[in-house]
Amino acid sequence: MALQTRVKLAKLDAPKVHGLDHDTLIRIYRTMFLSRRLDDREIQLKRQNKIYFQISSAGHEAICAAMGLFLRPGVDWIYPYYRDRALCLMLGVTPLETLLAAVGAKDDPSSGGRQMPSHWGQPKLNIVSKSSCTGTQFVQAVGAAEATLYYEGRPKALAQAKRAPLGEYVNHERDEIVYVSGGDGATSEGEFWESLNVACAKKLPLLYLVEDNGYAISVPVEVQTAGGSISKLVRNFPGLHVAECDGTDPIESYSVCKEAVQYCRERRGPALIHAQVTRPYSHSLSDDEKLYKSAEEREEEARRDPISKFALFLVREGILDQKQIESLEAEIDNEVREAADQALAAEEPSIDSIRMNVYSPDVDPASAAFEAEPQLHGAPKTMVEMVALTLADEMARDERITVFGEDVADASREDNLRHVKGKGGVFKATAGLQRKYGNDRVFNTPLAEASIVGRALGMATRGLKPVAEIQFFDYIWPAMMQIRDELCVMRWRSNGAFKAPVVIRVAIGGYLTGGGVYHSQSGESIFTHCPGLRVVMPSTALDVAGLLHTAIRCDDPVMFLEHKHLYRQPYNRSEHPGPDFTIPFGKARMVKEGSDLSIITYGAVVHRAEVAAAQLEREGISVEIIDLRSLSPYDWEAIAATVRKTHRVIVAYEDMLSWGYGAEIAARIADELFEELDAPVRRVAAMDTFCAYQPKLEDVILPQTSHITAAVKQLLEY
Ligand SMILES: Cc1ncc(C[n+]2csc(CCOP(=O)(O)OP(=O)(O)O)c2C)c(N)n1
Ligand SMILES: [Mg+2]
Repeated sequence: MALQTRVKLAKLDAPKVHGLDHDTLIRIYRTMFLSRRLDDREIQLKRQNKIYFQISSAGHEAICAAMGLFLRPGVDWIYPYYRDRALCLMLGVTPLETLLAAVGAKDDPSSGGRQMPSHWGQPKLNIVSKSSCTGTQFVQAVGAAEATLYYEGRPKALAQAKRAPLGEYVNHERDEIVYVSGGDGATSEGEFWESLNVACAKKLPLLYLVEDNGYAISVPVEVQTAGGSISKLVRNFPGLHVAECDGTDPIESYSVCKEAVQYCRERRGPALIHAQVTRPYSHSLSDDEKLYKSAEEREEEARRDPISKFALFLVREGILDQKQIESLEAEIDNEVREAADQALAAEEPSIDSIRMNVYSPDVDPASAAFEAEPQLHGAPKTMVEMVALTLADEMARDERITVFGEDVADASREDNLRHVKGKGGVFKATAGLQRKYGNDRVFNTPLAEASIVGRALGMATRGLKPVAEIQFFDYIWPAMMQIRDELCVMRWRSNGAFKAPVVIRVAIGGYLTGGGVYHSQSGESIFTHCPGLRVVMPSTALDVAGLLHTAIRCDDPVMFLEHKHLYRQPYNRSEHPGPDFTIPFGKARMVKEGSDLSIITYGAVVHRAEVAAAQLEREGISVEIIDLRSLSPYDWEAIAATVRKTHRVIVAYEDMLSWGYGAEIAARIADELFEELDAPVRRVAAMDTFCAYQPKLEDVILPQTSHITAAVKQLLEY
């Protein structure tokens, strides 16, 4: 029986409860208490070794329950923190669902037993899968809020997104907002500040909730945050609505949330609520707060406990009497017990399910569907010209595509476009795109790589197709967390409920004459090491076109590595192959057939191998060259075929000799094709050092034609 019907209605003091009616007050208490009881039950299950981890929302229930009253499930977009159990319950996540995550059940809707409990995620409620990383969510929420504005002006993009895989979860409403929360500790991450900068600059409908429980594990807030108050620090962000509240008081929280939500819905800009909460249960069950919190602090926290305080309030105000509270609590206890019994009996995920949802089950970029014949026409184009042309072709057919990064626009100040030629990228790879497609589709970002990738991920989560640029591979590292822990993992960790089909174009490589250590780096193996990500690296203009079309039409995240040294070479040009020319991933290109020895290579070393082969040809040595062009997946069949043909093989690559990409290929050949080999597998690669600015040093460090010819001759002596 619903408890509300049994309540004897008391006359409410309207200002005291900010206009909240009886039913809503009871609903808030019910949700808070349910959240706490679920935590308590999980703790018990953990102590009985029936679940494997527990992190509680205790102390955070009031602000979360209040916030949940204003967010609309399936309309607003939610990037919750792990302590947002009460919010998720308010939005429609059931007690059983939260416990299915705790036991790691197959039917856990957030991850199918892949993630720890309290890592929320439910596509039908627009609750975006969360990771364990503190802070990554902020820039992704920015991207989601950018999608809100984008869809407002681009209904065709919305329609296209709805037709794509997982399009059933794509939606947009005129006054929707995006919610993101984090702890006091999480606000120290750079992504928090990067996100605020963009949210304010673009006046995004983004609502931040900082749940400040005074500690980040054992680090107190005054050590975490200069001056000890995050809301004081952010007050000068232009257009940011900032409010502070006692987050253990649901009624005060209610009124503060109401105002902030309204501010965002009215498109006045972003808002940030700084809620003071408690954390009465240690950080997690792996932590013991007695090791660093004094007894007085803990007592003080206990006095501020939102559950006991609110129960007392309800009784004092005559909203519920003690018996009614007890019967409500008993009803919830029953509900939790039943849910726990059901969860404990739930089916576990099968062992073979592990490999599912690493990549898209809908679009296979290595399939024959991506085989196409080029319709060559026009004057030959360089590689960099082909990048711009391919992007233009794709943007014409797919309005979901946005292009952004540092300096990618023609000119951010649109008025200037009438008088200037336009920048279009430091290498001109995006030249003319803003002029052609508008500055909502092609735009410059602040100089902040983590947020470039994080924003792209937020947009992709909502069905857009971002093609982001990282200006130099050497500067990709601030985005590493977003790439490795978010982009690559999103589909897998949500068991296929969310995806992240972002294309990251990156200018890579050396041979620049004067590039030095920070404009010449390779390191592709760091990314081929990441499951979930596709990595390609074309060496000709034709392959740029084919592989970039495929990258954009693919449903997985793709790292598209563009070698700077190859951008304008005369030897790799191509006529335009037509707007629908695709090349499947994982298919190598036979550069040159030969019979004495094989060179497996890619990127800028392909041409060096060709020059070496031409020289060796004059000496009667016949070399076969394979350009992998797609590094993950890669064409093992082509590798195996050439090894079986020539029985001698060199893997030549620009990355460092040790732990480089070619080391893996060499190891696999030795492992699986040992019997075929007449000589050891040889690697020709860069020295294990840095690329020097002084060109003579660079020549020694990077693999050159002469290194290849020497290695070939040596191997032929076996
Ligand atoms: C990027 C990152 N660094 C470190 C951790 C380990 N860690 C998990 S929670 C946490 C503290 C977070 O504190 P806060 O944001 O205040 O949230 P609270 O747990 O107090 O609610 C840390 C250091 C992590 N998960 N992610
Ligand atoms: Mg904290």
